[in-house]
Amino acid sequence: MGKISVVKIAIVGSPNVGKSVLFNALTKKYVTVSNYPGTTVEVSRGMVDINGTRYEIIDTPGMYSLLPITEEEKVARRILFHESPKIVIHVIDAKNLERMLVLTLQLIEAGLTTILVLNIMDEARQEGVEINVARLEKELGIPVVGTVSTENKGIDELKKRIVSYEKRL
Ligand SMILES: Nc1nc2c(ncn2[C@@H]2O[C@H](COP(=O)(O)OP(=O)(O)O)[C@@H](O)[C@H]2O)c(=O)[nH]1
Ligand SMILES: [Mg+2]
Repeated sequence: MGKISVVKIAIVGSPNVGKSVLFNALTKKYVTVSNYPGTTVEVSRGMVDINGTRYEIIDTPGMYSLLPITEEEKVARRILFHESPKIVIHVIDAKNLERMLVLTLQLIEAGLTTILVLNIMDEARQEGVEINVARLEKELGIPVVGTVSTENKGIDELKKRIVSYEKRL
């Protein structure tokens, strides 16, 4: 039997953007919730197999910026820089694209291999927010995927992008 390698993926983003709903949509196996060592901050981890590769998905506490203020942000930052996930999924609320892109740029600048997920696309559409995903991808130079996590929309597309992105790393 071959050695099983696990590729780590961290889901990050500010509070209430749908990180945990996305985490649940992605992970079907071995989900655990535990306090991050030395803190009272809960971190969920789970596994998903995509195309024969096993990924460990980490649902990190909400963070607004890479410069941590709260204990939650400190934990999220520690996960990013001490656990060295191979891929970082930055989840944002598509209704607040511009404001939330600040953290995307910080993640890219920090050298983290980032996928941008524009979540809550249903509400964004209802509000008439139009996003040119192809142009955003080109300008940021990273994969961008629109999702409605609560309806499982865009999840298969995200999985495909994870696989193709990971192969290039
Ligand atoms: N309309 C809509 N609501 C969503 C979507 N994704 C998450 N939510 C809702 O947003 C709220 C926050 O979600 P949660 O996963 O707890 O956010 P987190 O703080 O980033 O982990 C919940 O009420 C979710 O049901 C989405 O794609 N569309
Ligand atoms: Mg959450």
